[in-house]
Amino acid sequence: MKFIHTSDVHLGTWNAHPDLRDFSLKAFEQLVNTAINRQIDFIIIAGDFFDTSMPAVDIIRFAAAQLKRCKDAGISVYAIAGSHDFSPTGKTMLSVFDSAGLLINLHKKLIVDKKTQVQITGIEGLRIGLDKKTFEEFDFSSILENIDKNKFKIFVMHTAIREYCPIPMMEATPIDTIPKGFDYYATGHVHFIFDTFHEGWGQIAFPGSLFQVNFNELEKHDKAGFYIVHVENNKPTMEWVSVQLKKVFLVDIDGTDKSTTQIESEFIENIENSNLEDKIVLLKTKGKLKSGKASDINFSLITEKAIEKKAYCVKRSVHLTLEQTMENKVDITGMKDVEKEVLEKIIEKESIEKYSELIEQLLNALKEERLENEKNNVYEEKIKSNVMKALNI
Ligand SMILES: [Mn+2]
Repeated sequence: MKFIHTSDVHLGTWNAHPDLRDFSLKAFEQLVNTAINRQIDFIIIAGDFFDTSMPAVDIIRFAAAQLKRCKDAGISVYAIAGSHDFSPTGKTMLSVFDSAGLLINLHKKLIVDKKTQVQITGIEGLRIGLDKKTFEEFDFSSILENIDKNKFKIFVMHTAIREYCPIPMMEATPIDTIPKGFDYYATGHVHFIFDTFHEGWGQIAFPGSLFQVNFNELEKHDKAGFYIVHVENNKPTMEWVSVQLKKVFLVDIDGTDKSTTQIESEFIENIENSNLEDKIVLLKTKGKLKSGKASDINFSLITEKAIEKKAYCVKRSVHLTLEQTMENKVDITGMKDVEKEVLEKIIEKESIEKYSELIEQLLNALKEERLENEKNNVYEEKIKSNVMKALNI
């Protein structure tokens, strides 16, 4: 018996980036192709199948078509909502697919897979650590007493586990509050690839996101994909399947004590001497500038040079500050400077420095404009989702 464990598919992510907005879809299509070609018994999606609780119609249509392919091939799909596709009113898009018979929402239910007799249950992910409370308060006995101990058992969840959480600040559920006695814990939420055997519990696995959902992940996660879990005599063995749609090329320039002209020429030199063909090019620079301001760097020119070298697309992350204080500075020419000045008035300078990356990510998350014809609630969800991503929750 073998099944696929994926999570954090985030269908519809990179919504505001036309060059990357199909990638989450392509990644999921590859997963379904693998499931069919490798004759997988069933698929588990451990939350965040969609990027928002109200995805756009083309995303819903795509998901329906792919889930239908699974159904036609006799592959059941089991899912829970995650922190992104959960809605406080319970109106997750998963319920629509559940009602249509295209997937099964596992939340607080014990399901026996007809083909393999595997027992599967799960708890959906909630926002900002509320899932921790669910684990503390939910009485699992109604599920546990109906379990056949001799058959393979899977627990699906969308939460970080305190003992294995890579980000210290992140809300996480202590392992003690997660019910014991399952053979496999299919988790999601932490966009981090990791698997281990935890004595007294069982095999725990985090597949990470199916495709990198932001600049930071493109930069730091050199792989994305999913697990095929092979089960023999109730023992799981992990097989990793990589999904790589494009290679990533990072140009990281330390901006410390440099002028913006210097930074610009270093970017160009690097680009001219590298093979960028069909790659996602990441331009990154941070540090305290000697002179100038970030907006002096001609990123359109740098991007043009990269496209001339056949780069697939160019994304950038710029965190440059000036040594001098705002009191001495009179020429506020860019929006960034205004934002910075306002921030300096309301919080201490040390905090701004410490959190400059987070602040910029939050500002970026909030500044996305409403598209023409975009409904208010869809736009609201998009902004919420951007903020969640920036805060890594
Ligand atoms: Mn996620």
